[in-house]
Amino acid sequence: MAFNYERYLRLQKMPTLWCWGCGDGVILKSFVRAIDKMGINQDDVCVVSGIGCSGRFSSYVDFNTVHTTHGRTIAYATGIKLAEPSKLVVCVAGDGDALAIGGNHTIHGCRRNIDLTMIIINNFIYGLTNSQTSPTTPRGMWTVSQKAGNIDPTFNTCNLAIAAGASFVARETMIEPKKLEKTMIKAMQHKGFSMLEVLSNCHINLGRKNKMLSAMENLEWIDSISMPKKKYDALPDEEKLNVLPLGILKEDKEADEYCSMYAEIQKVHQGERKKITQDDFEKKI
Ligand SMILES: Cc1ncc(C[n+]2csc(CCOP(=O)(O)OP(=O)(O)O)c2C)c(N)n1
Repeated sequence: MAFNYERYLRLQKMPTLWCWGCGDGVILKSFVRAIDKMGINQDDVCVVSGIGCSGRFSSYVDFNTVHTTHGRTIAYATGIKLAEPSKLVVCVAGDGDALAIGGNHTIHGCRRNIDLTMIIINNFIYGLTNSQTSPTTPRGMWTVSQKAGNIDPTFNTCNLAIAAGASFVARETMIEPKKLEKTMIKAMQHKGFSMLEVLSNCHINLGRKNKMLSAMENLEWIDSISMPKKKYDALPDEEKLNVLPLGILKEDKEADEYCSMYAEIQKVHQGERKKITQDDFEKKI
C-alpha cells in the first residue's frame, strides 16, 4: 500500500513554495516516513525551523511546529526540550541558517549535548535570498555576492560538529531517500545532540550559474563529491580533500546528556542533593 503522506502534511499549505525538483521535498518526505516508522505520536514531535527555503519545512508538516528567526532554531529548541523533555524535538535549518548567522548557536548546541536532532539541509548556497555565498559554498563557484568566484574557504559541517562535541554526527544526500530515512531514524533515536547534514540541490540558485542547469546535473555533482564512509576511509589522504564521506561519522552513546544533567540541578534546588561536582562527570573534561 502506498505510504499515506497526507496524514502528516498540512494540506491547506500545499502546493509548497519550493521550486520544482528541489531536494527539500525529498527530505521532508523522508522525515515523515522516518517518524511513521518510529511510531511516535504526531503530538509528541516538535519541528523547529529557521528562515530560508529550508525554513518552510515546519509550515508543511503536521506536528507541533515553530518557524523561528534566522539562525536561532537551537535556542528555541533548547527551551522546548528543557520544558518538555519527553518530546522529540527536531531542528531543520539551511547551511546559511545553521552555519553562518546561527553558527555560534550550532556549535554550542553540539557542545552542550542536549537531546535534539538538527537536520542541516546543505544546498551550498543561500537559496531563498537568491544565491549569496554560504559557509559551505565551494571555492570558485559563482554567487551573487562573489560574482568573480567564491574565494572563502568552506566549512566541513560534520567535522565542525564533531570538533564541537556533538555525540552523533552523520551525513547523507537526498539522492538516496531510503538511506536518508534510516539515518534520520538513528539520529532521532540517539540520546544527545545529533547532527545530520543532508546534501541537497539548489539547481535554480546555485546550479544555473555553475554549469548545473537541471536538478539532475546538480545531483550528479553532489554524487561526484560524496561517497560512503567505508570507501572514503580507504582513500589515500590526498584524495580525501575534496570528498565528503556519507553515513554515520560519530556515535557516542556514553556522553552526558544535558536534560539528564539539568534534572540533577532540579534536585539540588529541591534539596534532594547537595550540589553537582566534577566527580559526577567522572572528570571527562
Ligand atoms: C536576521 C536576518 N538576516 C537575514 C535575513 C535574510 N535571509 C533570509 S533567508 C537567508 C539565507 C537562507 O539560506 P540558507 O539558510 O542556506 O537556506 P536555504 O534558503 O538555502 O534553504 C537570509 C540571509 C533574515 N531573514 N533575517
